[in-house]
Amino acid sequence: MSRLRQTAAWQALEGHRVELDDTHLRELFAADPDRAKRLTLEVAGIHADLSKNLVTAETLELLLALARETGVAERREAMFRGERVNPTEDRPALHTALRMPRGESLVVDGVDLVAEVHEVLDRMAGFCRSVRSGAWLGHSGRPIRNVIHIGIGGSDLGPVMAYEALRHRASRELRIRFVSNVDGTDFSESVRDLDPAETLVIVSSKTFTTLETMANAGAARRWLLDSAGAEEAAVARHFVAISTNADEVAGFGIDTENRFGFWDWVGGRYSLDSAVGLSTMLAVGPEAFGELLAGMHELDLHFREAPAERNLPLLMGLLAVWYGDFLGAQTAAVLPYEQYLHRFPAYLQQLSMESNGKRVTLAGEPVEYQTAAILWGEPGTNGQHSFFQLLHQGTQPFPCDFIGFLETANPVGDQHDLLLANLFAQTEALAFGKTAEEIRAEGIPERLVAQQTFPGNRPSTTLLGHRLDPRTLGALIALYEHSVFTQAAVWQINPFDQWGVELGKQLAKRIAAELTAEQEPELSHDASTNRLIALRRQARQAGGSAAGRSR
Ligand code: G6Q
Repeated sequence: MSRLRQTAAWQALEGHRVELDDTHLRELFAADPDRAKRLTLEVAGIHADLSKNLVTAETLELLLALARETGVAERREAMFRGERVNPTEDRPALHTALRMPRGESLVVDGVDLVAEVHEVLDRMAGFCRSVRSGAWLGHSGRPIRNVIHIGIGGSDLGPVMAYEALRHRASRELRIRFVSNVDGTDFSESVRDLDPAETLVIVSSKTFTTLETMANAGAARRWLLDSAGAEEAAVARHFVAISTNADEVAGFGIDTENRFGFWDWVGGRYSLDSAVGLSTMLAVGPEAFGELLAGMHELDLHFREAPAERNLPLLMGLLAVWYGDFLGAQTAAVLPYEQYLHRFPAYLQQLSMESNGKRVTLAGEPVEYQTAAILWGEPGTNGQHSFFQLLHQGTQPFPCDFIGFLETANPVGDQHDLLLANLFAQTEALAFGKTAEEIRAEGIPERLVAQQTFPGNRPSTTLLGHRLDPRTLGALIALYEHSVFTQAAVWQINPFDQWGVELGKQLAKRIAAELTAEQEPELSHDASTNRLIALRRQARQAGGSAAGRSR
């Protein structure tokens, strides 16, 4: 048995779960008229209602005791101070330094990181002003109207999510597109209606060696150079890079003046607030980008300073531990009732599952408890007409986060009230359900009573902002970052590495060589993989001869 399960707090929670087994949210609300008020926090403009979670005051006390016993606060301080909290890669995780205000300082190994961060932010702002104003000209003297952001994983998901979320604040003069997949369709469809002479390509890659990104960057380079009048020198007017790898950037032919750097202490999935956010800044402008950073910083201060029992990311992280490890939930849903947040669940999937999808502790011992839940979600109300059936009547309860805003950027008739009515109704239906007696009282025939009964007691958290502005978006992102951190700290795992993505990459490299080899390769994979490779080789050869025939 691993040490975590032997802690007094863990064992107390095990016992408490059994005591709580028959308690329904209906009873908890009936017994405490102040429950909603008591379990609601106002943090950085977010009204966070935790009252529809399957917890009592005692549950929260025990979870907070677990946080104390596992040293969450100490690990949090170590992260903020810049200690090497990512031991397998031997580096700090200092995304919180990326949003510290100008003039503050954080000295790590003798270097003031905040000064360096603002030096890059200032260069980004200068560049964005030049492109947005039309002063930056392409090789043929035309201003930029299109931006292609090329990157993948952490160098893509944050920028896409933020661009989509803040579209209502974005310049409609600039068309911004994102290319991530190595599938050539992604690149081809993104550029088919664009003129290279008016297009800026941002190559976003921390390492500048990632297969997908370098393949797409190469395709973009060829696309530019194949266009009329473009010579090698055009690359400097149409390509900028976001990377820590200055040598590779120069090798690609991108002017070093046009490289926006960041640091190895910024993890990919925590990098939107670094130079990786350049496309977001181009879209919404430097001031709005500054508001995004300010919202993140406000949440950072809250996480670091608020008392544990009113600390929202800490409580959300502990609730995730409660559901996964004590109530058996293997999954968690995030359901934004805000169309602009339609990529937020995908962004959170990486944040949560790449950070905490781990099976060994920091010490390398196997964990004997569940770590990250499978996270997923879609915007409301669409999900209500598909998978919500399972939320209400499936066999496995799991927690859902509902995210909404009191005001909308696009008032259309009374549709915003209809949207919010649905959000509120879903949390009510999940929590309280509808009993067989209530169904019978409606005169429903006996044979349908069981079908139409809703058990309720299904947990949810409601996060309500005033409106989806850059500041609130920043606060929401940092809220989930710190919730994920809290979970990792309890589970004693490293949320900042991702070794689990390596094996597939290595095998793909080997198989790519086998797929394209001129000579029939000697295949030594398993029988299934060998057959798949053979099928693609046949298709390639047939395609080659078909192409030959049609010439
Ligand atoms: C994120 C991961 C991963 C990474 C991509 C892209 O935390 O490390 O998603 O962001 O593999 O890497 P590059 O930025 O180096 O191209």
